[in-house]
Amino acid sequence: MNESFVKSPDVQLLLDRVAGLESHDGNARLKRIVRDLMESIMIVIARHDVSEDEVWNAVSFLQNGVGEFGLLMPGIGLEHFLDLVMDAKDAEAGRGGGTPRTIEGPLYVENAPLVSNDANLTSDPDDTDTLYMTGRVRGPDGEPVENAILHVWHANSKGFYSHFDPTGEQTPFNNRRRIKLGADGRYAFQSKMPNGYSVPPGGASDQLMKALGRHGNRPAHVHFFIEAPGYRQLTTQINFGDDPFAKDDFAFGTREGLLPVPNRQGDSAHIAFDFELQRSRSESDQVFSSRERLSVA
Ligand code: MBD
Ligand code: FE
Repeated sequence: MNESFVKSPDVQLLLDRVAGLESHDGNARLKRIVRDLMESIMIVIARHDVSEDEVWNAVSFLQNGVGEFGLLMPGIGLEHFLDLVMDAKDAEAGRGGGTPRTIEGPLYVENAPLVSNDANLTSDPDDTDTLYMTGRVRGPDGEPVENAILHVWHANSKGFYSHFDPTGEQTPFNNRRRIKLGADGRYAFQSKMPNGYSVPPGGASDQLMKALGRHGNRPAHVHFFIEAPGYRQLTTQINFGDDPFAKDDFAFGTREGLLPVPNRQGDSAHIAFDFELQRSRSESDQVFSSRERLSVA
């Protein structure tokens, strides 16, 4: 088997029909994308002589792993790839600068409690150090960003997120808050030190990582969305620079400039971290992507 097989008239006609090219109905852009996507899959099958059994095994893998698609996306590098695409488009448009974006991941929950500054994010007891985070949200000229909302979410000391905790032990929105900032752009919160995340043992992501000779670990980290009138929405996270997985993140979410080392003293740790936002260029760049997220009343 050779991949030129995919270019044979029979297969090319099949692809035209699959993509609905014989019909005037449907979405023209989707037709082009589906045609290329299916052709790409067929090329892989032909190039690697993928067997019928292997194809159906892959289908079963996806069917059984459907609940982990949000986790497979970072694991297979596609979520980070989307960041690289957005970075490249920004560079083309002359829009660099500011705190780097990095992946959202699958574990954000909408409607976390909206609180004022100096918040405590943690509702539940947790046998781990206290984390203090402080800093400023500024614009490109160093000006304070006024009236920002800082969304923060992170894992507990077991690496579990509220609303996604297999032990069922966390109360809703533990380690999740939306913090209303003022005119000075300063933020401060305390929380409980998270530990790194690991993919659920035995799940689809774990199976895939093992089959690839990889692991499914992330360094300890804290996620952020920042939104503020007149500024571009930012999705980012800080990963602890002294974590063993700081440079070996299965999700490819760690980036230079986002790896502060916590200042650990006794049973507390402090991270000072400033955010720099880009100015908004349109209404649409101030708001979140339309990705579907878990929403709890
Ligand atoms: C996480 O906590 C995370 O941030 C990502 C990107 C993937 C899995 C778990
Ligand atoms: Fe995370």
